[in-house]
Formats: sequence, C-alpha cells, structure tokens
Amino acid sequence: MRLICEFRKPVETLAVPMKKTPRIVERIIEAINQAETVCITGHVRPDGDCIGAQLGLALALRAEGKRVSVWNEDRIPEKLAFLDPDGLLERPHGNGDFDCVIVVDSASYERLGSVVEHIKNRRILINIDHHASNTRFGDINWVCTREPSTGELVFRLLKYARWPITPRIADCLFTAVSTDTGSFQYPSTRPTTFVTAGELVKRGANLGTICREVYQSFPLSRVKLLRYLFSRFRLIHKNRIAYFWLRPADFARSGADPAESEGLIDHLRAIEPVIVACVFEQVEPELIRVSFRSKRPSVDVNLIASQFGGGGHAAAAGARIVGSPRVVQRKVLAAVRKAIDRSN
Ligand SMILES: [Mn+2]
Repeated sequence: MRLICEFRKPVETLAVPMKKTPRIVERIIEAINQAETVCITGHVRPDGDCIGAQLGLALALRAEGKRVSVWNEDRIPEKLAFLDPDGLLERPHGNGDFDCVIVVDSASYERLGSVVEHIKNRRILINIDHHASNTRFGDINWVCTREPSTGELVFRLLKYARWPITPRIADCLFTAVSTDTGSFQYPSTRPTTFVTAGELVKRGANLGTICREVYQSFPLSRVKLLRYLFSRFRLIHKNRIAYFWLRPADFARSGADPAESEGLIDHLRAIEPVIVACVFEQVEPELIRVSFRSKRPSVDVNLIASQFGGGGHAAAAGARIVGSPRVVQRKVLAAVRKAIDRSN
C-alpha cells in the first residue's frame, strides 16, 4: 500500500500545464511592461467574468507598480461589490492619456459603450477575450474561444508573466471562471477549468464568501422581477421557445437596477421542453435588448444574435436592436423558430 501512495502524483502536478509562453502573450507582457499608465476596461452591463477579470488584472498590475485605472460605463452589480471594497472601478472620465488600454471580455469595440470616448489618447490597445464573435479590434488581440471565461485567460497571463496571484486576485478570477461557466455547469467547462479553479482556491480564493455573495443572496427587488417573469412569460412553438418582456415599469415597480435582470433568463431556459429562451428588454422606446439562451447544441444563438448585429456564444448571446417592441419581437421569434426547425 505504501508503494502505491508514493507513486501517486503529488497534487502540485495538477497545475495547468504551462508550455512555453505563446508569442501573443509575450507581446502582451512586453507591452504592459513598457507602460506606466494602464486602463483596464470591459463591456456595458458588466458580468462576473468581466468584473473579475478586470479587477484581478488591475490588482496584479498595481502590485507591479503601474498606475491603473479600471473603467466601465455601468456600475458594478451589487452582488459583485464585495470584490471591489476600495472602489477601484470608476465611470470613464477625462481624456485618459494611457500608455496601454486593455479591454477584457468584450466581443467588439462598441461593447465598451461610452468608454470609447475617453480612451482615444492611448498608445496601444490590447484585446483579451473568449467570444467567438470577437471582431479583433485591438492592436494586439488574444482571443481564445475554447476558453470558457476571460478570467481563465487573465489567470494564464499572470502565471506566464510570473506576477503574484494574491488571495484577493484569486477571489476575482475564481468569480470570473465560476460565473461564466454557470458554476461549472455549462458544457463550455473543460477539465482545465476545474484545475484552474483548484489552483485559485489553493491561492486563497474564498469559496464561502464568493458563493454566498454571488449565488446565495438576492435583493428583494430581484425576487420581485422573478415574480413578474413567472407570471408573464410566454411559451410558443410547441413550448420550445420561452420569452419574456422586461418593461421599464417593472424596474420602477420592483425598485430593481437593470443589472439585476442578469440571470433571469436561466429560469426560462430551465423549463423542460424549452430549447431557446429569450428575454426582451425595452431599454429605450425604440431600442430593445434581447438575450438568448439555447439548450440544444445544434441551435447556435450566436448566429441568431448576429443576424441582428449582436453576438456572443453558441449557448448564450445577445443583441441590441433598434425598432418598435412589436416589430423586434416578431423578427426575433421568427429567426428563433427557423433555427429550431432547421436543427435536429
Ligand atoms: Mn466572459
């Protein structure tokens, strides 16, 4: 028995195998090393992956002596506020003179929203992302679509650069990896995702706090949104399409912040016969935000969203569509029906 134990691989070898640093990552490290001022930014309505990747990278670069700004058009969602006790995240302001701007988790430059107005005076733009629909808008583009989260890419960047991963950074990156894999449930989750998560826990990620804040606590206002969802959602196409309209009045009546609509769609997706779930949200009278989730691998919602100028992943995507609610709904649901009928 003793022998068997000795021949077992020690835990250390579980580490994500680090081959020679890829050329693209070398170039990113070089660019960061040469910069004194860095801006780290992400997409509008930031999610756990975006915020976690931004803050994790920001903390690492601060420790390296960089002057770092972290900018998003929208505020940090309440449930992620525990990741930013010092308020590193700010709204964009001024005409930032940055040596280097790093964009994380954003499929296109437009996804940065109003941030683009404030980062024009930059020397270099680095794009780190995992969306299939990424438009390669940076001077350096590290787009790795096999990776289920941008947080995992940032983790690898830190390891390649040998920048220390502190417990706080581990919290940020674990949150990123965990939220973008639906807590390691989406099929995008890979064996290495668990290894990365394990390494982050080893480096001090506080699972108890993260799970309590991110998954096990909701403001009452969000529960009210859920009540609207369950009382008003519609099923069509032999119950294979579920959809729901979030109206401005719903936010007003529930007191919810628009960020709290994040994840509502998963409750529609979970209904048994549903293949595609859609949530329509009226952002402005003639501007509709549509989110899509697909449960069938042959129904690629990234393709559906891109017909309307949006994008994302095969199983989760979104678009912002100009038009009246009635017209947008008709066009979108027609596209979804078509995609389902063509699939097997
Ligand atoms: Mn992401």
